[in-house]
Amino acid sequence: MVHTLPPLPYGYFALEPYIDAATMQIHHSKHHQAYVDRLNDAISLHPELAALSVEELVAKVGKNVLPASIETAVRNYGGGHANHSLFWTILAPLGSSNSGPTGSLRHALADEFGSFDDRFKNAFYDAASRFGSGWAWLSITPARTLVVESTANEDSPLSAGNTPILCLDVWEHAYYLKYTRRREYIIQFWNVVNWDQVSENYEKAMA
Ligand code: MN3
Repeated sequence: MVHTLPPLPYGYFALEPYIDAATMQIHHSKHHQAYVDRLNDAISLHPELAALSVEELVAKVGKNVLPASIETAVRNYGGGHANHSLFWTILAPLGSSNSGPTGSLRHALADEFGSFDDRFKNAFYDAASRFGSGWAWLSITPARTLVVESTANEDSPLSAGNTPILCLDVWEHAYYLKYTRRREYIIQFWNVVNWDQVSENYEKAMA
C-alpha cells in the first residue's frame, strides 16, 4: 500500500466542544480512510505513480499528464487524502496554539487584508459559505501572495498551483452531528486553529 492514513496528532476528544469526538472519529477513521483506500485502488495499476506523494499527484490534476482512467479518482480521492491530511494538522486543542498568526504570517495577513479579525476572517467566512460541499482555504500563490479561496468537493488548491497553509472542511459530514448551521461551525472553528502550524506552513512555503 502506497498511501496511508496519517494518525491524528491529538485524541478524538481534543477539540471538544468546538469539534465533537464523534465527528472526529467518523471523519478521520471512516471518511479519510476511504479516500486513502480508493486512491490506492486507483493507482494500483500504475506503478509509475507509486513514488509520488499525494500532493505531487494532486498537483498533476487537470494538466493531461495523469492516465485518463484515473484522473477523476486522483482528483476526488487524492484530493480528499491531501486535504484532510492538512486539515488535521492545522487544528489544535483550545489553549495550545490558538492565539493567532505569528511572525511573518501575521505581517503578511495585515498587508494583504488590512485587519485580521475583521477583513481576513470575513473573507474566509465567505469562502466557507460556498454553496454545497467543499473547502475554504488560505493559500499562497505562485507570486507568493496570500489568497483566500474556495474549492468544490475535494478539489485542492495544489491543482491550480497554489500552496494551501490553512483550510476548513465545509462538507456536512464535518459538522452536522454538532451544528445545525454551517455558520456556527465556521465561527467556532477559530477556537481550535493551530496557528503555530499555519505560521510554520507559511514559512516553509515562502522559503
Ligand atoms: Mn471531510
